[in-house]
Amino acid sequence: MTELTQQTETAKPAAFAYAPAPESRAVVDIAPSYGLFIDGEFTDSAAGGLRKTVSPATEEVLAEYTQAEAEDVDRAVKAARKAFGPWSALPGAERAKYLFRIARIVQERSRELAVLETLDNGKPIRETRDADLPLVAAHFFYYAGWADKLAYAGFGAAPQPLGVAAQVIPWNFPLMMLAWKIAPALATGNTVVLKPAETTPLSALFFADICRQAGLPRGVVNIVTGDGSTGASLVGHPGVDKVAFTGSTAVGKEIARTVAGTDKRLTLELGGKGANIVFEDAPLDQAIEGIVNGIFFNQGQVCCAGSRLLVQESVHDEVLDALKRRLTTLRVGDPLDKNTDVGAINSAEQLARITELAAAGEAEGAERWSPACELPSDGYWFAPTLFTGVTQAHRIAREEVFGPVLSVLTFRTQEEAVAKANNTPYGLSAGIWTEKGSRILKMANQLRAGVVWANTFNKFDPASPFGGYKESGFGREGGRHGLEAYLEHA
Ligand code: TAP
Repeated sequence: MTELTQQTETAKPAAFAYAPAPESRAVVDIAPSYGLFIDGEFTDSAAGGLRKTVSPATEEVLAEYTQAEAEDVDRAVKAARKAFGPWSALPGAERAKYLFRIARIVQERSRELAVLETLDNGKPIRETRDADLPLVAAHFFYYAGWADKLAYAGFGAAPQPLGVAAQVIPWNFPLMMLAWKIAPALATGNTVVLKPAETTPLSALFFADICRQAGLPRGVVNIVTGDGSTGASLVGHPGVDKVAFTGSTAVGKEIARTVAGTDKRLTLELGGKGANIVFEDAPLDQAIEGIVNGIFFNQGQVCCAGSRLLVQESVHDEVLDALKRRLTTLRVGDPLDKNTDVGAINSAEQLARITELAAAGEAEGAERWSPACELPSDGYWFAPTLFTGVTQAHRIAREEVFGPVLSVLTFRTQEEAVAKANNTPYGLSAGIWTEKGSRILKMANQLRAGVVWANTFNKFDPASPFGGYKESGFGREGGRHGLEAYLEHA
């Protein structure tokens, strides 16, 4: 009896001190350098330039990769063109087999890919493991299911693919954005040249290896790495039939100008300034979790982040108190540690942008608050930050911060909430927290946002279309809508 008591007593402090080991980076084998993936082979650039990709959490160089120049892009587009005929002629059920195979390999290699993505991007392993990778596999499974049913999707009896798709993606969800682009393109019989972002090229290069493992015919998927100039060469290439871009509104506008007047089809998924609207009748505990998830998931580097909290005046103080208490429990630090909630900012450049906008928030008179937290000395870090007393004129209420910075505004009536939520050039996402179903249905029609979540936030499903209004772009990815962007009959 005495012994048992002693054991229980000594077990307690040990339980509190328990910290699971970081996910081992040994599960992923990163080569010292990577070539371009063109026509089923990794090849050097004609010019031979190399770039480095670093871990944003430590600034350690992870690998070198190749800067694709215009002539490399040309080779990739030609390889995709050559593959297009035979690929598009395959019966849908055959294309589906490749997509199912890719989905299964992604699942089998998901631990390796999650660690890789966390290393290259800086996001917590818990997110890559539980959100990014499952969604990547789900996206390939979902579009594999469509490949042999296109004739029944309402696009006519024999919908035709467009040809070669040029796809340019950002760094915030590298593999997930790749899946959103490549899965529907391949399911509909198109071939692809994809350019990942310059700070996160690795998961796309590992995906190239997965394509080989799946036995995907040569040239169906080509990966060209490099900086913005590689992206510009790709979207401007005359051999491209379709451009799909996800990234900033500024670059999206530039691409729209390049494509204007050509016969290329274009879809743009751009920035956002999502409003997360909390009414006094909302389940507040749940709403607090939704607010935290809405802005601190992926360090707030999410196009659909709930970066503006609109809280009803009557519950402002209660919500803010609870929110601050919750933020003090967030763990910021090593992205490979399974206990980490907030990881590193993706790049020094992005950190500078966040820092500048947060300083502008203070300078314009909003009140800044962060929980006490120690940030690692190396790498790129920004503490979770709240601004209260924000007005609609403040830059932090108007501009996309793309970081862990929440601007809190208040409203009194439902009409005011809608007006404030819509008072932005963007139109990507919004969230509503309330007990009233009728209010949700009414507001969903009034909010000018491509996605409206009710009593939840940042929920994704491959069957659900995603995309924006206004300066958040046009076209939808996901669901049956996602097929339209790659078919002649749309
Ligand atoms: P961008 O700077 O726009 O970069 C996106 C991609 O475009 C990168 O691969 C980039 O290459 C490339 N690029 C840069 N200049 C180009 C040019 N002139 N022509 C063609 N391609 C060019 O965005 P980012 O900073 O990576 O990502 C953050 C932005 O993406 C945010 O605004 C966010 O809201 C938006 N985003 C939107 C969505 C959706 S679904 N709407 C999803 C995720 C992100 P480099 O990396 O080499 O510069």
